[in-house]
Amino acid sequence: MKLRGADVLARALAAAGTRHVFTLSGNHVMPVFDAALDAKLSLIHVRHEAAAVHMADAWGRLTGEPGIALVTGGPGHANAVSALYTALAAESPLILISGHAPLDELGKGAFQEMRQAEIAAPLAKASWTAQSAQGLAADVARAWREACSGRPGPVHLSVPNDVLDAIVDAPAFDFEIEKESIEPSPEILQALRTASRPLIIAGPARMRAGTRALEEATGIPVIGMESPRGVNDPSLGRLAEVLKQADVVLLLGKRADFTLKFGKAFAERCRVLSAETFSAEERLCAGGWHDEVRAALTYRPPEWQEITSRNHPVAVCREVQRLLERPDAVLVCDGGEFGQWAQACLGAPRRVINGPAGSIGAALPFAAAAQLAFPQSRVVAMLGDGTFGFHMSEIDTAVRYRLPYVAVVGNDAAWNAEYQIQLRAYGAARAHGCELLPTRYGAVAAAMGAHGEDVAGFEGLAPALERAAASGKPACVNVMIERVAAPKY
Ligand SMILES: Cc1ncc(C[n+]2csc(CCOP(=O)(O)OP(=O)(O)O)c2C)c(N)n1
Ligand SMILES: [Mg+2]
Repeated sequence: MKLRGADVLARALAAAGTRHVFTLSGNHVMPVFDAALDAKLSLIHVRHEAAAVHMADAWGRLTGEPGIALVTGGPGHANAVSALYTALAAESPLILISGHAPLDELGKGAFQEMRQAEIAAPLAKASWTAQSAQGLAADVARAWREACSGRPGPVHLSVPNDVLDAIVDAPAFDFEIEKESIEPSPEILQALRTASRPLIIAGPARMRAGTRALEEATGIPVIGMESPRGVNDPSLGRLAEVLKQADVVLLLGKRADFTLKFGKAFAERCRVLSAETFSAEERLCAGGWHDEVRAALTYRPPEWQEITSRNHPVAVCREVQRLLERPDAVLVCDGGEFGQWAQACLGAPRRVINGPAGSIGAALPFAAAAQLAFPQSRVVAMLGDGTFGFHMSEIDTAVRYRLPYVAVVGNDAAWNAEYQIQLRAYGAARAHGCELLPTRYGAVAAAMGAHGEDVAGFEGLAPALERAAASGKPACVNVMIERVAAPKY
């Protein structure tokens, strides 16, 4: 059978298990749009290429399958690349496929000619340009494998126009993903067995793969780390204190990087081991230490319960938590200080945060992908007002695909996280360049066809949240909050 390169690509993606392709159109990828029809790939088309990558990222984190982003060459690719960094740091499996100038025009000043694979390389596990239509099936298989193997992450494949248009014999569509084997290390087992206060710290991918079984089997507390604030992640309570007490720490798929103060988060006498995988069936740790660690992680200052100022993020979160009391809920957190409060105060069975990259802006694309992955679930995104601006046009995408998430914007009319740095480091008189307006983002969302609420007085918040959740549409609840610094314990 003869196939066009674009059909080889689309069929290979479908054979690997792809359902949705997050995309934005452009000359270079129109053959793939055409091929998607026969391959039965659904196109989720967005308003900025970075949003397509963020959606693929959230899809990858929530489903474990690589999310697929498809963008046009040159500027479309360049727009997409920034979002790879968030996925790389979060160890999220995704494949960015970018259209590309034809191979036979390279070096001659082709339309939107750009060294795309080189641009993406530092932000991807692997990055290359397809060389033949016949080879596209193998390219997809390799990209899928690289995205999922070991520590997962983003992979980039550029697909030149002449490769997409070439007619070739249909290749085999062969996808074998090897299961990784877990080799228990006797040295690690022995160290944990003889420890009195052992801890296991899991990197983002290991954390998402699930740590409960390991914790229940061994009795050792397993702590997932996926925050740019590392040991000061407000969702981890007094983690910093227990880390100092640990005598043996196993870093599981995790480096002793800035999040662990390059190892200085541990006591000097602490033994630090590392492994990519680990499993054990035996009890390795007594209950007292385990309970102490769990209590430290869930610690929140008791005075938060008495916060009377009603436009404080704690009070906002108290109302939002009611939306999340469902076994299927997904929480998305993003942004500066407000995002940190949301992480500290809100709990849900599944959570997607911007992650160790510390990059803001992905919340609305994340929420859309989460709702697409779990159509029946309640998806709530918490984000600051500055953060909302990055991808607010994705509300339009959510309206078009009927993705009824609830986005809650904590509006302090500022890039508050940076303003707080200015207050601390330079004083109030020198704070500038971080002010925003108290914009009615609810009205903005409503203008795009979503359900919008602008809440000025706190009394209005609970009913506004209820209306938003009941609207059946994507919803934006914009609530004015106080400009407070992130939580400290
Ligand atoms: C892509 C990116 N740009 C800039 C920053 C720096 N930054 C971190 S938090 C923040 C302020 C966010 O403002 P907002 O979303 O309103 O949240 P707030 O801190 O006000 O609660 C900024 C600018 C970043 N982390 N990532
Ligand atoms: Mg703000």
